[in-house]
Amino acid sequence: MALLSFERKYRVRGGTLVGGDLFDFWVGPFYVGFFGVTTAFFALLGTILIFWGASQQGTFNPWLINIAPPDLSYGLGLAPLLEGGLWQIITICATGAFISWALREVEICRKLGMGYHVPFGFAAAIIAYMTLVIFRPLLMGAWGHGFPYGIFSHLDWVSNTGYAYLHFHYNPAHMLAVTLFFTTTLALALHGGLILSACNPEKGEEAKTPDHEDTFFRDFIGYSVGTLGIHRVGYLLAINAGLWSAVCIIISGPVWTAGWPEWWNWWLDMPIWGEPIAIVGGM
Ligand code: 07D
Ligand code: 07D
Ligand code: U10
Repeated sequence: MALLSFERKYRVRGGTLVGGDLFDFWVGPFYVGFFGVTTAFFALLGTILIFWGASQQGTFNPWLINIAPPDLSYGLGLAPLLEGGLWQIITICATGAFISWALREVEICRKLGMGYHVPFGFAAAIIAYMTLVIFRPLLMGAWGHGFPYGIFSHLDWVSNTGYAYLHFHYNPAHMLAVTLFFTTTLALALHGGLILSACNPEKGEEAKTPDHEDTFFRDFIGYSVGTLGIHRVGYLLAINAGLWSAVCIIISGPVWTAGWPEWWNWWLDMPIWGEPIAIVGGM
């Protein structure tokens, strides 16, 4: 069925989580729904506040706009608008907009009678974001531990936070997360490559079948995970990349306060080494 006639067929009422029929309509290509309205509200308010913050900061240069969290001395309290209060309201707006966006995805899935895999996947990114600006600051006792909203300033935060633990690459959960990100791109490249090689033939040639795809990997590495399987693999890799990222940062501070290289001392403390051998002088 052509895309537009399919859309006409499926664009019927029902499946909403909240609001019944009230916002159950489309604006152009976009489904609205209750959560479309809340997304629009939070996103608009948050963006306006960023622009207002920029005007107070005195620059509209997009790279230099910086909305910083409150000083650590404010702890978990509210701060005046221009001393971090703005960051606190924008954090509420961003969290509200991201969660609304995920719930709008859920409503669209319900309308189409599909699984909730896409919103579930997005939830992993939302959890990573909330870990950075809500859960970790809460555990460490100050909103000042959140990252600032600015293109370059948030990079400074990542670098400073990394060096605060001496060498962030030694964080074992960071290692896992990095490996998962790398593996995700490898899987996507293999999958994109394989599909194009089979389904986008030269002029005059026939498209190949999933049997060709299976056989390629069986000949190549002795095993094919299958045409549905590769999507499960990709999905799991990507979600775990986000979740292990959340783990690597939530343990930095709340669980481990020293440098990350020191964490590996457990290896030297293993019972398999016996007593340290004393070097006897004078031999
Ligand atoms: C391609 C989908 C489209 C999304 C885009 C992002 C904004 C911000 C806001 C001026 C893949 C739109 C950007 C709405 C404008 C203001 C105030 C997604 C695609 C194109 N980062 N980060 C970027 C965000 C964090 C890090 C780029 C957001 C953590 C590093 C962009 C968040 C840490 C580098 C950006 C967030 C971190 C970047 C490209 C939220 C650890 C880069 C992003 C809400 C995760 C790269 C100058 C991209 C860069 C980059 C946005 C959080 C690290 C500006 C919205 C605190 C090391 N980040 N980031 O393509 O070039 O994502 O930076 O959590 O090197 Mg970041
Ligand atoms: C948080 C984004 C959520 C986004 C949402 C949506 C909009 C809408 C609208 C476009 C999680 C936003 C949408 C705004 C836009 C339109 C229309 C994603 C988030 C909800 N690191 N490191 C990571 C690597 C080093 C450090 C993660 C590599 C150094 C710290 C990942 C290297 C030091 C933190 C990662 C490297 C250091 C991280 C990030 C290499 C610095 C974190 C991915 C090769 C000196 C962060 C949860 C992520 C983290 C994180 C990779 C190096 C420090 C695994 C590959 C050694 C402090 N690093 N890192 O989390 O875990 O995505 O955050 O050197 O906090 Mg690292
Ligand atoms: C995949 C796939 C597959 C496909 C695919 C894809 C994955 C095999 C079949 C999809 C993949 C692609 C297309 C490839 C490219 C994608 C990427 C690289 C990912 C990154 C994407 C982007 C960078 C694009 C991002 C763009 C976005 C998010 C669109 C921006 C949208 C908006 C600004 C509108 C948002 C809509 C909302 C909020 C809901 C509805 C709202 C409106 C229409 C606005 C009007 C509002 C109202 C009516 C509500 C009133 C508002 C109120 C009350 C607020 C008022 C507040 C005040 C303060 C005044 O596997 O298959 O192929 O294609």
